[in-house]
Amino acid sequence: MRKLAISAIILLNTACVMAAPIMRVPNTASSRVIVNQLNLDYTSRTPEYIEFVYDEEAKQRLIDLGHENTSFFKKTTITNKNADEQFSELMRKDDLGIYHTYEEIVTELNDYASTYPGLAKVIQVGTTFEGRNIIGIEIGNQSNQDRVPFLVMGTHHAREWIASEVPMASVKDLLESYESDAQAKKIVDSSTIVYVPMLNIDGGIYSRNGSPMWRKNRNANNKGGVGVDNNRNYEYKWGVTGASSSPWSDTYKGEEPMSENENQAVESLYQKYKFKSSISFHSYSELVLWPWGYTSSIQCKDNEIFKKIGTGMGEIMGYRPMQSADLYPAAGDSDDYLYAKHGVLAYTIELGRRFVPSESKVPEINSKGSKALRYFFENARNPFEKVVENKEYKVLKSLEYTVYALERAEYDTQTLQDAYQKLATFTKQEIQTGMNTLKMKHRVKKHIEADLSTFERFKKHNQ
Ligand code: 0X9
Ligand code: ZN
Repeated sequence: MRKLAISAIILLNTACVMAAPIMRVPNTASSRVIVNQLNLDYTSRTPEYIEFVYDEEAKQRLIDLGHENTSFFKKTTITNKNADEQFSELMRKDDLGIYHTYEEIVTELNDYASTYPGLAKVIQVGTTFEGRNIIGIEIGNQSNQDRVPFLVMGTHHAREWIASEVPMASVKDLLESYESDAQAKKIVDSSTIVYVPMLNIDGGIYSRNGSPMWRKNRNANNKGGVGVDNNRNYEYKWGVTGASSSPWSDTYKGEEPMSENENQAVESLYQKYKFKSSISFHSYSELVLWPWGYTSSIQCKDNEIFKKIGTGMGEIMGYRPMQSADLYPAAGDSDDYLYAKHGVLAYTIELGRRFVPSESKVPEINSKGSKALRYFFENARNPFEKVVENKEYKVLKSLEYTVYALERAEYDTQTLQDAYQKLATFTKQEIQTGMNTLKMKHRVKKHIEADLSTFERFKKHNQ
């Protein structure tokens, strides 16, 4: 697409980091421990394998910790001789080829708004650290009052270029087929869909302009380290797992929850639109993910609803649907936040098999992504309508709260006491059934049972 100036320095810069390969290792308990120990920049995880960037730093850490000759290292294979190759092919083109530059996104969204005045409206969502407008587009027939609000986001992570393409393709799909296609018309007439194709614009531009493997935003106010991982900065169980306190880390959670402009922008969008359902696009691994992301000790109380619609989208895309913490637990992501704080049916879709799939693969990913989104807009309109707040559901809620409280018990005993107080209002049988429904891990189950009987004994003693 359009011309983008790449300076000689930037090219030189790119050349310096060119040599790092991407390595793949089987996803076993022991390799997970080693990957975490080494603090490797993993680029993808599936239940079968983990891929990580094997740069000089990683190589050194592997040697320092004595893993050089272990079976871990022997089982690694190189999947991509050069992690940057996927980008450099495109960066040699003036305009990133089929991929959108930020300027192209802005131009295209403005063009849609002027071509489809009653159906599309450009919105300013917030301002980035480097002072750019976070741009979005609202799609929906403005003459209909009663519309269901959805949120579609792309590019929390700078290097995941394909994550902006599917939202852009879906906007095009719905607007251009509005007149000729009954399904598109129905969706646009009855929905308000807010698309933010590139949430992390500063990082997105930085990656596209010469530091392709950049992941975070470009916040430079962090003790010399640059960038916060926007998908670790949301305020729900912030920082408890799978996130770093070091400003130099790729998964840096930020100074405090919601400290980042991009995360605040999502919150203010929620306050304005009160979304029912949302999707955040990332890459890569071909997965459809949902809460909980912070813990794999339990499924969420609405797991069956997430699973049904997640599986539907997975079938269209040919992707595997699963709870995100079963892949790896990480706190502070957008799904946990939108679901826990605002009751949104919130998914993450990991697109493709590379951060930047080759140009020939993009049209198919876009078309499947647009189809999956149509399915989503039709099926996730009022996701919790059939939920009845009966005793069975209440016990699930209470168990969820207990697990939440348990994981912060170290510094907040009041919340835990509160949780047990509530849980103790249910019978042993109700609690057992609830634990089974949530597929609670054995260890946590035993912990709660033991705590609960201590709590009840304590209560009796004080009566
Ligand atoms: O780690 C992330 O933020 C996402 N993966 S990515 O490779 N695109 O960085 C996955 C988030 C899913 N959520 C959790 N596992 N909690
Ligand atoms: Zn990502």
